[in-house]
Amino acid sequence: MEIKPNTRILQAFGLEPEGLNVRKFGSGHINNTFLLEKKQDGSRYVLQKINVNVFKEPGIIAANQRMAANYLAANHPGYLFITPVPTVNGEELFVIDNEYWRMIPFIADSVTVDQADNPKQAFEAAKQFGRLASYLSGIDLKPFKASIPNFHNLTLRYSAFQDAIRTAKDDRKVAAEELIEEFLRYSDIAVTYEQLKTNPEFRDHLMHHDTKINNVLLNKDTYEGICVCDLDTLMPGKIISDLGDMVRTYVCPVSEEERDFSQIVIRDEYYEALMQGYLAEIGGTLTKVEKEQLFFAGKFMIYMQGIRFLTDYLNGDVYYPIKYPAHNYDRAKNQLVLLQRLMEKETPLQAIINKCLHVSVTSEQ
Ligand code: GN1
Ligand code: MG
Repeated sequence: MEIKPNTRILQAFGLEPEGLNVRKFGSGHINNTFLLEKKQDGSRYVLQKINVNVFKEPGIIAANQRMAANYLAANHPGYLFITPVPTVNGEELFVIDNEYWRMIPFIADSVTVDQADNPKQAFEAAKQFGRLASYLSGIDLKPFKASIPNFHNLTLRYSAFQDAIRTAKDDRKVAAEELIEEFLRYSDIAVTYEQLKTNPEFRDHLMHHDTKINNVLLNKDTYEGICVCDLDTLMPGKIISDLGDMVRTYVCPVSEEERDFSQIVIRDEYYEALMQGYLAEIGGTLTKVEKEQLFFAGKFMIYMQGIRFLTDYLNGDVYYPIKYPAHNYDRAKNQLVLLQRLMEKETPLQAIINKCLHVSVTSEQ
């Protein structure tokens, strides 16, 4: 069934359907997103229907964003943090028939890219996520709730993977046998995470948790970073989540959708650019333990995404939308290859991290 914002939804935000061009927008898997353009003056908005199967309490998203916005307005007044356009009744979310809709302004002169195609883009995007984390580093995390509980809890993702192996239908289990074995062979990544999780020096920070490059708005002419977007998973978490998802998605020339696995390679200069951008903003505030885990970040996120795709394949594709039956299998395989390419380069990549850490610390003195 095609989902479209109806008249009541548009009017709730003070818009009249006759005066609007509406089209589907973005490439996210989870929410339904539309770009609205007023015919009269060309002003644009992004309207989203929140997926309540994934975000079971959309009110938590709104509350987390509000607390972050208030803190940033008080402590970093010049910082651009996208906040929802309220409904005509002054609400952040419009609820109708158990559907949750929200609208945000479209930022003028901005573009997004789905793939980094030069290191500067990786640098700019990473800088934006680093700045967000750094500006929010003094905020009290206690009132924040998880918009998706245990979202990046690898221990639980790993046990969900094991459950899926046990309960999968035979045809899928047989088809995935080798891939399952390969992922199980890297289970030390989950063990390392489990050990780190309770280390007091491995702190919680307010993290974005979806640091793909298309969640950063870039200036359409200069490609300089403007701000981050898609703040649904802004919640307490670990540095390896945000840093790791950047490694997962900026460093390889092809995305998780690529089926020609020979194209999966690690581009060192992109790795360096993103580390530079991120650490320039936040490097100086990290603890020793956090600094020691910067290479692990990439392994952690790629492994977790790989087993999430494979779990979904084994469960019969209940989470990620698919275009063909083996889609989630191929995505998982893609992530396994990416993990292997990354691990092969541990020594040179760790050297890059050391260099960037040194620069970020020296420049703060
Ligand atoms: C989902 O919807 P989208 O594409 O922004 C997922 C992320 C994954 C990503 C993989 C809430 O994000 O965790 O990294 O797919 N978001 C959720 O493409 O599960
Ligand atoms: Mg998202």
